[in-house]
Amino acid sequence: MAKEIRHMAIGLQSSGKTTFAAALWYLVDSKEIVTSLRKGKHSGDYRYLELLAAEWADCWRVPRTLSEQHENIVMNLEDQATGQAVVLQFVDLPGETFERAFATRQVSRKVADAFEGIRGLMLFVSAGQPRDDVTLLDVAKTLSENADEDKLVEEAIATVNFDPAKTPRQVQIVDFLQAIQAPPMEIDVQRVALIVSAWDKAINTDPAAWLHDKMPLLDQYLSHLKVEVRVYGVSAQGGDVPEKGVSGDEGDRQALLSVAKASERIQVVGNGVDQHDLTHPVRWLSDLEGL
Ligand SMILES: Nc1nc2c(ncn2[C@@H]2O[C@H](COP(=O)(O)OP(=O)(O)OP(=O)(O)O)[C@@H](O)[C@H]2O)c(=O)[nH]1
Ligand SMILES: [Mg+2]
Repeated sequence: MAKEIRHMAIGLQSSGKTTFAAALWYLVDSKEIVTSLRKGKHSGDYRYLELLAAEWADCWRVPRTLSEQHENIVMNLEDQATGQAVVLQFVDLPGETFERAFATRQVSRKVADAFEGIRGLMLFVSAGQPRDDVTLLDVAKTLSENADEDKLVEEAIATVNFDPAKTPRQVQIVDFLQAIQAPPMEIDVQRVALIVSAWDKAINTDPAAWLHDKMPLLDQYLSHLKVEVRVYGVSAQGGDVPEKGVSGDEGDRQALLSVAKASERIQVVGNGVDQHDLTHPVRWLSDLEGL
């Protein structure tokens, strides 16, 4: 048996990484419900994870990961059936790392090193974010018959400077996946678990169909990679929750607080997963199913 199997969780800004980490930690720490992986042997300092899990349990939005905040989330898990050790690491910098990598074609040595020896990727995209790939063709469809299209295009080009970070998410993600597998990083990814977060916001009932409809470029890229891919829908929060200390819309907070076991707010969809088991995709990434 391999000493430990390591996976990396990645995703652009606000793709749901920290909320997933908070809910997963709560799940394996509280043991309220049965999960396919359990908490493994821990030696590090888990105060940050405990803080996130406590905010999550109280139905507050987890804090955004700021660029100066070094969030080194490494979770040691263990397979219930075989005892195999599995490590899930969240690259220790925020989502902005990926926008920056796309714009500059560079990642820091620290980020590159963190990817070494990983077996699986957990890739986050969100069903809760608005479309970001509207084109001039889409705009033209909404214009009235006598609108001056040429003038509108000229004005748009004159007023908007190109900002690489505003490149559609699908393009940035495909580029990042391509770049980490090419020299000099040459990461040998064996499986990809695509997590569609904020699944309570999705209209589709099938996560793979969501990917096909909403992110066709990423869907095509993944289907042509020589790695196994699974798509899961995950509502780690269970609905909309407010930011702590900010008055206003409570969202679904009261309804979520009334669920007897906080772990049961979590909803996971796809690939025969047990309804609340966030560890299911991590176990599949580790090729432990059926053992
Ligand atoms: N409705 C709903 N919203 C969610 C869910 N999970 C996360 N969100 C929201 O999605 C937004 C981003 O979530 P985060 O977990 O902070 O995402 P992140 O990838 O860690 O973002 P960065 O730290 O900026 O890289 C937040 O506003 C969350 O409240 C969910 O299950 N349902
Ligand atoms: Mg975060």
